[in-house]
Amino acid sequence: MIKAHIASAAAGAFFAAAALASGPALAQQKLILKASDVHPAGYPTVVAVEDIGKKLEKATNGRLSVQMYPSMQLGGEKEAIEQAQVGAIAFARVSVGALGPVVDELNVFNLPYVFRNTTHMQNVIDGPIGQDLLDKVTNSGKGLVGLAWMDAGARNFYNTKKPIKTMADLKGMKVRVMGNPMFVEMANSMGGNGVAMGYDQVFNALQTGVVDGAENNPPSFVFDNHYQVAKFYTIDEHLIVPEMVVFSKKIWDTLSKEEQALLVKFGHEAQQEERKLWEVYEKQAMDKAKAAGIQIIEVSDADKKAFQDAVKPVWDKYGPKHADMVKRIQEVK
Ligand code: GTR
Repeated sequence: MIKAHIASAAAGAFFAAAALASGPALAQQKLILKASDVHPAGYPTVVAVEDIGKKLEKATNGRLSVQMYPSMQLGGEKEAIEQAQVGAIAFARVSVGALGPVVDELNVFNLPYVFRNTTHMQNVIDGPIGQDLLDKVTNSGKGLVGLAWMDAGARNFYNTKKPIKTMADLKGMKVRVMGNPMFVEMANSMGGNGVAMGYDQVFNALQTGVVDGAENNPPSFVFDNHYQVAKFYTIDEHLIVPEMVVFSKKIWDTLSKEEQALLVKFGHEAQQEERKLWEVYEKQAMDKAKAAGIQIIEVSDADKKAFQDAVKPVWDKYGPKHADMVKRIQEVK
């Protein structure tokens, strides 16, 4: 009697589990999609991904939602990419600088001065090239779906030692760059010593003198607090590197076609929303840097040209394999 009772309870549990795994029941299950960003709450990329979550929640009657983990709570960008690959998180918002070593085709955007200016970059990511590269990520077999692009303006050098006015001032400086050999070689070709390091370590490295400087856009420099230790910011715009929101393929495959379509739609919208937020944030960052007494150095066109000429070895080494794509990029107005 007791035995029979246990057996029927076990069978009941089995059927309950089977019912849960079936289509309509699965559709009712709530799924919280975790998202990681190295930047703090309020940063344009963080807000844009959170807004994808709000829209998803509404459109799926609460079945899908997003839980954002900002401020490197889940680690740096390398970690975020790996966590998305194994399905531990759903969204990783990362720089193409960090993603290039995983999906090599993206490295074309990591060539210094490949874009004429940020408007050129925006036109490229909004057009067929942008879509092709999102698809390259999705079809790379690396466990990621390329969902959307994000703007990150132009990157500039900053340091704790002295104003960098010309390339000669970079000589011998230990400069943190993103974890990608292309950037180490870029910094070296300009006369510095490139040190590849995760973003999660930069503030500490600047503070302790492990590096003399780093390079980044104004919002990262200011809102991630690097400006508290590095007092010299040189507007040289050596890199314009867009960012991507990638989604875990493992989690993607558990979603319905309709849900996937919603993600694609809201991803596109997030790309435009982030851009507007970015414009405002970039200005706020510069104002905050000025108010904090940061010395901002404008580089003359002639000196910019010297930086540009110096990176020829990077192009010689990495340019040829991306030649077709570089040509397509250059043709974009
Ligand atoms: C920022 C970017 C981050 C991260 C960081 C870095 O501009 O938004 O995704 O890549 O740069 O330098 O590592």
